[in-house]
Amino acid sequence: MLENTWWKSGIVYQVYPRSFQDSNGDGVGDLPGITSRLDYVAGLGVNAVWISPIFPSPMADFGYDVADYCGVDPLFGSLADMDALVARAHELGLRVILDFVPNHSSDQHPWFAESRSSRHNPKRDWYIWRDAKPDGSPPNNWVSNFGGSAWQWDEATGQYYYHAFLREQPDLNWRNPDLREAMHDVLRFWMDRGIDGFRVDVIWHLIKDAEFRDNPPNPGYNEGRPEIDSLLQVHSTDQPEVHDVIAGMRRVVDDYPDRVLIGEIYLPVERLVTYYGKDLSGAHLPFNFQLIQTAWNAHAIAKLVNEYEDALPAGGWPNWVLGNHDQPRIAARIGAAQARVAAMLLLTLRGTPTMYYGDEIGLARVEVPPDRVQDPWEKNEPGLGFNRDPERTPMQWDDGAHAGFSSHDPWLPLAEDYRQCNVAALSREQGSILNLYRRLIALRGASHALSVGSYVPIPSAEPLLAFRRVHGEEDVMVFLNLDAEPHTAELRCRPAGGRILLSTYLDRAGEEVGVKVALRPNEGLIVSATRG
Ligand code: TEU
Repeated sequence: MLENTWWKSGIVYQVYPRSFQDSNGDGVGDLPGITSRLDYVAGLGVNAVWISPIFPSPMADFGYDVADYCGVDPLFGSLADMDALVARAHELGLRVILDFVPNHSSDQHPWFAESRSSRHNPKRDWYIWRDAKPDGSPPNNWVSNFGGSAWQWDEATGQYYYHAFLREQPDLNWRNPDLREAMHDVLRFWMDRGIDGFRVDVIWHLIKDAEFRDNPPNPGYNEGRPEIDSLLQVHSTDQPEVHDVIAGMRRVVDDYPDRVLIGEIYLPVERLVTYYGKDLSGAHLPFNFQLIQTAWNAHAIAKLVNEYEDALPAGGWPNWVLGNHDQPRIAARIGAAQARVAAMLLLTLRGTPTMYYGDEIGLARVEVPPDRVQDPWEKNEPGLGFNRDPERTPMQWDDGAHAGFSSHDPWLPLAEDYRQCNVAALSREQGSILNLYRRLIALRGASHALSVGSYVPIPSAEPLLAFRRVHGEEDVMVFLNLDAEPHTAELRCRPAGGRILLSTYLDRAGEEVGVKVALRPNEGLIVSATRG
């Protein structure tokens, strides 16, 4: 049965490799470190681990600037370490998803060295080179996502090259068939080594307007926002031809059994769902970041879930993301109490959940002093509040030195309260968020309704969010109180009550509820509905 495909019924767990586990005492996480922690990951009950880039890289953007798509940076280990990681993961029943960064390479990639060596080099066209305007200025007004012009002048060959991110990350030209073929070989290289799928970085960026027209100004822009928001990205991203490119990648992935293609896409719902592709020929899972981007209130969330459910193409499988290495941590955004409600939401909605390492121990914003800032975006556009370091800090394993992450001072600081907020301590604490995550994952895994059932909203008023998940005879209700006061939900139609399976407080299991469901402050409940 299709619904049993692992990437539909399973849960993805994202690891930021610099910050999961250091095995060689340099203060930066690595592959042997991850491998040594796979028992923990499998023990959570998740089904796949997605590892952010581990490829050779000058680390201008911490690995999102790739200098060799088919290798491992010595900082993280070796290809043999990767093979060992995959072997151990598979033993534990975990799939391994790699980050694929095809929109741009590092400026240190040999392809770029060739491309910039002369206008006549066969790889010139693998990147995006344009003449200056007659006055010498850049070809158009496009802005880099990290601030400043997206065009970099190259003195030697007298042209500009385009970079949507850092100037050390020149964009590749996906209109070039040889580049496409080379990239397909990269996918094959990793799948031949047992990799189970890819999370494709900025997939909606891959094709740019053929005429490189100026982007229009964003009328809603105000100071204090990053410069990239001053323009609407009408011509630089989300071009119709991108779907051909993605379908090409998908065909390569489909040549191997049981692999998954995930796309990173920051677009509104109606644009996002086009990335399933014509007749589902696109990404299996276009990442859905709506929960990250929507205000944390019941009305807004209910509305977005309905809109998303309605917008999905026939057969398109939904997915939900609560955090990643680019976004403030969920506990930082909505507080510790609501982070537990958010966990219940993520793990009860219809669609593949992606968890971000550390969220399960309630990691919040870790303060990073100015002299320890690492994020190149923060360095380019300081002080706007978009530093990504606070969500990239080391995993906290125990109350020992450096939280068990490393024997050395880590590359980013630990949370001040790491002696309380760590895996060992929270495992022992009955009602901890970590144990809540474990219970939620176990419940979801044991329930067809929760993992693959249909989604049925239950009418409810602010600040309550309620819905059912139904599969055959199994009928499960979810009630979430998004407020710090108690509230009572009322069931106006069937089912007229049921039995509590799980509270975010980890008590009340087995309690019967009727048409009135009383919720404590910041409480979420999963209730098995009484049929009839
Ligand atoms: O992020 C893409 C992206 O759009 C980010 O710029 C995001 O919008 C921003 O960080 C905050 O919302 C991907 C990677 O996830 C990110 O880490 C890389 O820096 C970027 O691509 C370039 O590869």
